[in-house]
Amino acid sequence: MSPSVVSSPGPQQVESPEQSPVPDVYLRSEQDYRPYPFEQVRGSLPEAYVWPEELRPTRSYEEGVAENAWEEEEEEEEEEQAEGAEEAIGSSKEKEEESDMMNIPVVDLSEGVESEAVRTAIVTACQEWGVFYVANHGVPAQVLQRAHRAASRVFRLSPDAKAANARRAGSLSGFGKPHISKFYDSLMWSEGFTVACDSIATLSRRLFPADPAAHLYFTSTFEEYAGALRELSSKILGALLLGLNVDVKRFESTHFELRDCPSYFHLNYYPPCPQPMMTIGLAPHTDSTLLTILYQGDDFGLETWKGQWKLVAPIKDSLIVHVGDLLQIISNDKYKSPLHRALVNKRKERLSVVYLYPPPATKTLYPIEEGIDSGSLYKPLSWLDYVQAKGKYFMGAFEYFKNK
Ligand SMILES: O=C(O)CCC(=O)C(=O)O
Repeated sequence: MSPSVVSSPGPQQVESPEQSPVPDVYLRSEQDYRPYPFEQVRGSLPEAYVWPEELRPTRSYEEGVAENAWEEEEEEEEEEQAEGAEEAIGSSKEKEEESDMMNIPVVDLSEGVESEAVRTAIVTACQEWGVFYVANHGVPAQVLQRAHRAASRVFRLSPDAKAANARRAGSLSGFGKPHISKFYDSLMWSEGFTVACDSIATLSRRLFPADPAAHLYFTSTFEEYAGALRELSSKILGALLLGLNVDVKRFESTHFELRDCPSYFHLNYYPPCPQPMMTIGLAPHTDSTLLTILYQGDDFGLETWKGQWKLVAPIKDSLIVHVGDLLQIISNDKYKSPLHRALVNKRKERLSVVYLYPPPATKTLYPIEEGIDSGSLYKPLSWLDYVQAKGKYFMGAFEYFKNK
């Protein structure tokens, strides 16, 4: 388990097993998936979406946008409407006032990862937080906005179209419940759609069989975005390897080419929710990747765990980088894979577009020697081994691969 999350709230811990064969539960069939008609819910939440108190959003934020955002009193609602306030967690004015709430580091990439100062900032952020913003990252703002629009279009498909594109056995792509659902008793107020970057066009054609314009828009946007993020992820990973005194070329010859990693987009849709303080959009989890790059648009919702839940305020056109579990493992715990979750809004939908950058599926990985000063903490493993163990033991997967 990640040292940074030892006393954090989360799911029940699943004991690491003694016996080893791990069934393929992570890539399970989602044939039971039925899109939930969120828009029909008015007033109270269905019981299944009401979370136990200890896992609900906290009201411990500093005064400001979070309090305003989740305020449920009617007078406040009326006041907001009268003032024409934005129907969102944060209007742009609130966000400006609250910009110091954003207390994850921001790394400006304008000088490139060739700059030692930039590399140091990335390394420090990954050691201390495991999550940081990148600004001036080279992905055009237009591409980000188009990706957000294309994602929104996907979730406006009919329930039948969504069910027809549900995840199939053995595939990560398609609509489905969050993979972590089975570790929590309550349901999450969200929908997800995953697409492998090497099958964007195929998936898109299935999504929009009778709408060539939507198909073209989705395909061209996500293919361009995937290319830009592959470049960005490999640069950031390269900087992090250098931070472990690892020669990148040597790493590539003994492990894998940084640009050859598979990649996926995971789109999250959080519909407006009548009782956002009672539920969770996406429950606490860490990512089973090397790196994850998240675009949350202009809306609040992402929280990261740092001794308490911290709301990550949006920064226009910036991207959020998360260290994933596999990077924590190969760095021998030098870089931290942070626990995070997503909250929901009362009146406005929220979308996040998440790029997943794991290592090649069956390549054996182990903590890299140069980064090790006190013995390897983990046994050799592949990404496939890891996701299968995570699908079974969730946060216990770190323990499962620990050298005892
Ligand atoms: O929507 C968000 O802000 C969080 C998304 C996330 O953590 C995920 O997809 O793994």
